[in-house]
Amino acid sequence: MKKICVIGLGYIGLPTSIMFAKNGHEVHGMDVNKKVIEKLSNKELHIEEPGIQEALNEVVDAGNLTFSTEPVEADVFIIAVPTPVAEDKTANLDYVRSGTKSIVPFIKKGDLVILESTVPPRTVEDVMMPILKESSLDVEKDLYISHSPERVIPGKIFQELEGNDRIVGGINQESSEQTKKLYQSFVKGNFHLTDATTAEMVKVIENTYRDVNIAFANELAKISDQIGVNAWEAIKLANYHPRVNIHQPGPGVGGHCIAVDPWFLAELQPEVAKMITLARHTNDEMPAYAVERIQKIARENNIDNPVVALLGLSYKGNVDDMRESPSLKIMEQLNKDGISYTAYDPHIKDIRVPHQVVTLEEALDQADMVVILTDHRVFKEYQPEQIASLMKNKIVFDTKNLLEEDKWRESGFEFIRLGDTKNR
Ligand code: SAJ
Repeated sequence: MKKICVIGLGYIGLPTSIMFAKNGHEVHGMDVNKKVIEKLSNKELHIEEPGIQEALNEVVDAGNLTFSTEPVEADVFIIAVPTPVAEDKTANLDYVRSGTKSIVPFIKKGDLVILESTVPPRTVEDVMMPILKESSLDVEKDLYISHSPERVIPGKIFQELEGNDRIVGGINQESSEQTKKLYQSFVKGNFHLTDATTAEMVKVIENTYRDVNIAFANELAKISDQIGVNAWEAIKLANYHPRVNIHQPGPGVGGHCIAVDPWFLAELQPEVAKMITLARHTNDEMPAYAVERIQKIARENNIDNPVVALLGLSYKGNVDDMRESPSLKIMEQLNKDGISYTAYDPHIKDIRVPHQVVTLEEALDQADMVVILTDHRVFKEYQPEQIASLMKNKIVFDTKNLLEEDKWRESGFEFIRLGDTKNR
């Protein structure tokens, strides 16, 4: 059993704290946000994740997980703080620095310090270790230090924490071994050991690979919009090739990972990382492209001042996370272009943005066009007749290839799909 102190109780830090507490360790969760600490101490949650409430109750009631705004002395310190991208597209490592500084008074010889946050390669070596050296310890000899990146996705965090393979990168072999031993408390996946900088690199290239691949799919969608092809069909057929895995087009790339991590790589060698940067710009231009298509559809239907109902605010299907969501950029552009719209998302219960409404009926009332922006499962179950009865015109623009075209056409809808001009 180890005493573990986790710095940062977000989508990663809190589930990780719970997993260690469930598997025989004594865990103390620290966060600078007093409200988060108050809620968690009362077994209330600030994030939505299947199974997390029961798991939190179990470990808090058992006394294996405590919370405060300060670190405590421990055998292991895990830093899982946010690493947002700044306006200039460089990594903001302020929380990594402050999180590392906060544990300096508490670390002792033989402790293990693990960075879980996604960071530009060389952060452990060039940012964390100089701060840890402010302690009286001989850091290279007295401490075990490693990076073990998170690769779980919201909505499946607990299964993936347990099931996914784990990359572990220590500043030396013993650090890697100690880190692997600790995670073996609950990780059933395989362990892949390397050095800290390589582990940092692995994490950002996993997401950069996806971003570049999605940018390729988005470019195929734009080409297909001009040449009478359904890009979704073409990609599906191409992917039957055993060595082809083209991703899916869409209205843009959201979330705090795929839209962010490539910048962490590009910032190291911006003049070299041309394709990585271009892919980011391609994906970031998709919201404007979606709005251009909305305007074109209105023009083709001779609707001068279209009223648009946007369905989906989350950055991806079946979660309540709006971070970097393409929907937000689409709403901004519609505002700029003076187009009236409402926005509705069954997963986002509280009003967070202008023109957001709480019911589907309000969203659709007198709308000329309904636009699918997020692949929430529940949207597939909507009955077109019911939707049509609320709308002024019956036009549906599907940017996620989610809806069954025939079902909507049979109900009198004009059906348009992003990246698909086949038979148009
Ligand atoms: N998207 C597309 N087309 C696709 C796939 C995704 O447009 O083919 C869009 C989604 O709509 C969304 C965005 O990209 O807006 C990101 O979606 P995602 O599910 O790919 O990414 P995340 O951010 O939810 O999770 C990713 C995952 N990384 C990989 O799959 C390599 C996850 O495993 C990581 O744990 C997570 O980033 C992270 O924490 O880095």
